[in-house]
Amino acid sequence: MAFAKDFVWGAATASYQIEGAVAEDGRGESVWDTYCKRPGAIWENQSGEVACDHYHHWKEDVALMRKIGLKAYRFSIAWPRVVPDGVGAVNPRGLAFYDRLVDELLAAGIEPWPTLFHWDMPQGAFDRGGWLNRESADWFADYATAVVDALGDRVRSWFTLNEPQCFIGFGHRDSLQAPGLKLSRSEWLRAGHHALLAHGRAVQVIRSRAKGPCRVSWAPVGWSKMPATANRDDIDAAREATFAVTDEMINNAWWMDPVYLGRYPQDGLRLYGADAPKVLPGDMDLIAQPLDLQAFNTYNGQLIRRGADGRPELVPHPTGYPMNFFHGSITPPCLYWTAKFMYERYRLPVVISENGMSNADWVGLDGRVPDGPRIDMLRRYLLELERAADEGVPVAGYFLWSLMDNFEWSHGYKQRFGIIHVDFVTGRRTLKDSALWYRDVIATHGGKLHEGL
Ligand code: IFM
Repeated sequence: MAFAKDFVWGAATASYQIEGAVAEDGRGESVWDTYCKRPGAIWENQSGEVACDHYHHWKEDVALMRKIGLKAYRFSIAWPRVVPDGVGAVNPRGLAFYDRLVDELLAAGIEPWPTLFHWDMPQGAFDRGGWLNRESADWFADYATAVVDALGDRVRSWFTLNEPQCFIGFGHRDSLQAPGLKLSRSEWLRAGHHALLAHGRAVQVIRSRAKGPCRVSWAPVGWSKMPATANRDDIDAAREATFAVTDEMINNAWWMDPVYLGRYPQDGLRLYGADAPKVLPGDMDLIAQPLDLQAFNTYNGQLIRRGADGRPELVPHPTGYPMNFFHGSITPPCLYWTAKFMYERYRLPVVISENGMSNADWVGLDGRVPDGPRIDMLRRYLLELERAADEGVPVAGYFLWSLMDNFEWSHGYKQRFGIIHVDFVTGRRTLKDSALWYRDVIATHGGKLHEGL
């Protein structure tokens, strides 16, 4: 068996991480523009001001996607380009950029999969209270309406929010990302609830205004827990841990259960107690709008076994385990287990909306970028995803993070996740060996993964 015939081979990026051109064509400021000006907030005080300058290189970038043979491209739309102040007037020049991009993608035979929100909230919306203000869901719906009205005649596949665990947790609780807040537990939980309402509103907008049937999803983090052994008890413990709300933010069920099951999980409600968000009548129905896919971003997993007290217990990775340049572990079975556990619980076809790794890449004297570790990593992970498909999990697609090296948030340009190398001084793009390898994987519909095995 192999990947489904219509399996979507893709790659992903996000607006603030690649576009640059932050003051062009009427774009407003985002919380990331503001945050990057905080001394010391970003590695070497860098920012997304220029980034990959994709705003000017978009044609070249689509041509490179075509060379790789991508079937789909996941990019995000910058809310501050479309509604510069976050609320109110729509900026047609901002929308026109995505209009051109969508046309170019379609002409290249690449399906556009836009994400409506990948963290760059307009500063104007933040100044009105941001996600803490319940009206943020209305602002987001208005913004989504402008986007869907402009692109919904051609775009058939949509993501709403990217990784609420991160923009709420890291951004509003831990002050590790924009907007750089350290809110109390009740406040960040409230902000999270409003973000979920915004997701629901956006799904309604897409369904009601797009000019044709759509596939709608979102892209939360899929935190992965893998059984430490093949024992049934450890597998059950890993499944329990996958959906337990024990840590306050790094979890799946608090965010996913409302969206797929229409309720917050009981253990989370017990844990948060009086800090849990106030749920008004109709909220959960709005949040639980039917979706077509369950997408999630997974990079690595933790090992779990059944502890002596009967509870899931963390098992350290073996000494000397492989790591990427971000110091994250390389754990291929995380895709297999997370796809399996998520499908068991939520029963929707699975899409990996992000997966990949940071590597220490540069252009060699021969002009090549020999990123062998990335190729090996991707191969191992994709084989595990295929194993899940072989065992009956409907796996609909895979988006490699990332199409190109880009601005890795607080880590600036230190972390290179791309399969296209970007020289941030000259703007020059170079296909890494992994891009050529991924091209062959796509062309052989995964056959290349098995070469020599
Ligand atoms: O670059 C990020 C992306 O914006 C969100 N998911 C994780 C990626 C790698 O850290």
